[in-house]
Amino acid sequence: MRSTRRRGRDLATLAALTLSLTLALPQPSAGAATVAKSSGGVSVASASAAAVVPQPVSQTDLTGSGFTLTAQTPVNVVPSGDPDAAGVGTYLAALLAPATGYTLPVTSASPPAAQSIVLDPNGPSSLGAEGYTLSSTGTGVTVTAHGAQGLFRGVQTLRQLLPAAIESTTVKPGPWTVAPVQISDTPRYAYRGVMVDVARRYFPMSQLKRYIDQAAAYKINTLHLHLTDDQGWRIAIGAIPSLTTIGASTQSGFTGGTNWYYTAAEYQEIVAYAKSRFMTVVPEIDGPGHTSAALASVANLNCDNKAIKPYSGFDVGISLYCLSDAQHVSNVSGFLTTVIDTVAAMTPGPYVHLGGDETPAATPSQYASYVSAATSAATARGKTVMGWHQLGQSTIPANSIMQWWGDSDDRATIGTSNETEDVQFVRNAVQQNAKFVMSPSDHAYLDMKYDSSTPYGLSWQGYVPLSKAYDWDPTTSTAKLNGTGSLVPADRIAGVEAALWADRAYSGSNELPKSTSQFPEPYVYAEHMTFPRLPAVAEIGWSPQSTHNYTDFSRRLGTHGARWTAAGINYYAAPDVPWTSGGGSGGAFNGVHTLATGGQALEVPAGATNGTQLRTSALLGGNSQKWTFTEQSDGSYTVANVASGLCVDVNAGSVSAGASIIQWTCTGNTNQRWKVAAASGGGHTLTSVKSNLVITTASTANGAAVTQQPASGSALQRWTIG
Ligand code: TNX
Repeated sequence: MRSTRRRGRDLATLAALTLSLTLALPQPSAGAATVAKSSGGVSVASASAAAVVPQPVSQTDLTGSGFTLTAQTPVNVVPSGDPDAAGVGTYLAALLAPATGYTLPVTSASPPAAQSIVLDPNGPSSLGAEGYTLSSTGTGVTVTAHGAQGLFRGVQTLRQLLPAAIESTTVKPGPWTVAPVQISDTPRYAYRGVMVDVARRYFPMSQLKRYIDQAAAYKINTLHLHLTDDQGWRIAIGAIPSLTTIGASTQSGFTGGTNWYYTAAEYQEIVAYAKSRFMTVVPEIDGPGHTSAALASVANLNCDNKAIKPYSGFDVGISLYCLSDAQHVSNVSGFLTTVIDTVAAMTPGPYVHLGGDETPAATPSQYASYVSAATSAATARGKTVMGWHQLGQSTIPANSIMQWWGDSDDRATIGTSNETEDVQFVRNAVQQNAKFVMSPSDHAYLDMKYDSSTPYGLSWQGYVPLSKAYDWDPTTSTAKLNGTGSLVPADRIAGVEAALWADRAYSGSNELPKSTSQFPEPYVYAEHMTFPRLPAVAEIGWSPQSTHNYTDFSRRLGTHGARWTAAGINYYAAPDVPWTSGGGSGGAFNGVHTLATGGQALEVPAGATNGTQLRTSALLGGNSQKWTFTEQSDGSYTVANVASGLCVDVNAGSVSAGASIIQWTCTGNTNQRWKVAAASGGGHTLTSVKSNLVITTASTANGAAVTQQPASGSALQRWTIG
């Protein structure tokens, strides 16, 4: 793995590189036939099985027509005295409003009326904080939990029982029928996180909230914010304004920013937003390495008491607080106390993450003095310490949580005479009674490329295709390769976390960027790298190991692409997933989308006029790359550019292979109508109603020309509708 002293990729080349379930199952309602049987708590999928991700502990699909929502269907929250439970009802009604156009009444009748969606927080305590049961029949839907949090998790399942178009941001025709099913569910692990590296790439508030919503849909309950690093300091600390005036002025690849940070009010807004999605925020203040932004902002953290220049590059392992004499240890300690006090006071959750990774130049005693200063500041505020597993080399408070980011190379050395230091740090942490969150970097790092065609990210861990993101088990993450001898006992595993680093959040990331124009909006990067891999990690964190089966996972996940399309999520259509389209609700693609293949987006070139040929260039998500799909009476779509308002058109209505695809005044003629179909290799083809030829780009080079060609299955004709 990439540890400081023994690292899979060296720093110089980087720059050149370019439960077994005891819940009672609700009985199927009278007359309902069971089409998929539960066996040993594992559901057996049928072709029509409700495709829930993460897989519930127990699911029985029923026959019958299911429950169809009307504009009057009450969302009835059974009274419990818990205002958060009522909030889940309001949340559900708001979630269903855009696509249905309904303003469902949120009621609190006891007993509830028939034909309602019933949310009952008064279930037995055996359900635990997050468990729930869900019963959906022709007469209504009931979600039962022991408190608001379990209701919220159950509501995420309910939403997946509706047609894909329910995720649309504009009104769709419906019908809105909830698949008939009985579910009993509870998570495998209490901690299921995702980390966002807002330090290397600043995510504006709206994009961070969007990401929170996307993660919550897969029952992720922890948002770890990597708030500080070499390339930026993103959290306002009132007593040290230079941290934001100077420390927040850079990102990886950017200089000169004035507001690339979260004010105290904004941070609290994020914490509150996450809480409304039953997600805990873990703030990370990284150190003693990854500290250039602090070293640029506060002079006396440096041994020569001179602030360094703000850093906007792409390297790691380049910085260290000065910890080589008593005066500087005291400076660092005072600084950390101010910072951690401020952050802890704004953070209602139990954790503060103290980093600890990649400190090439620290001596053991310097490292220990950082850990001592940082952990005492955190514990003085009543916070539980989290840290990357390296933190475990030093003395840490009992019940600290270490985050394992090692890999199979480390596991291969367990029990040999050359155990890696990472393995030894884990042993040391376990001896101190630490718990662990598993983020194995060869499976759970969302910044790793899927394959060689991925435009963004790194590959120091090799590629991480969807199958690899799914194919691991926390109980063997720190075991020998044969799965035995886990360093971390099973009962010390708190859970899992996927990590979205943002060192290389730009197109063409095998090389250093030449221009900031290679950087898409953060959400474009985030969604491409996150979907479909975060659902894989979410399933590992939630579902019993006994349900683990990639074939079944990819079948279920394949129906989620249409949900993401409806929601406008820029996902990667991994080629080995059987993606299905719309779900029969019609007009599934109506709305604004990007169309991308290999990270290259269909666009109208700058300066184009009526008749200009379309091309593909790096996906950046501007209006020239956005297209409004409108379903026509024949089920095909017209596709109009958001910037120009002109329509995708086969030049002169040609039926010949090779004819150019241009933009032209919208006419509705058949040479401007496109049939959208899921392609077997992933993505969708757009076939001309006039010529029956498909929209094809010449290559993945920037500026490649777009023509119509016979369908060949080539990736150059399979578009991700983002
Ligand atoms: C390692 S994993 C890092 C980060 C980088 C990431 C890139 C860890 C604790 N540190 O600084 O962003 O690799 O993949």
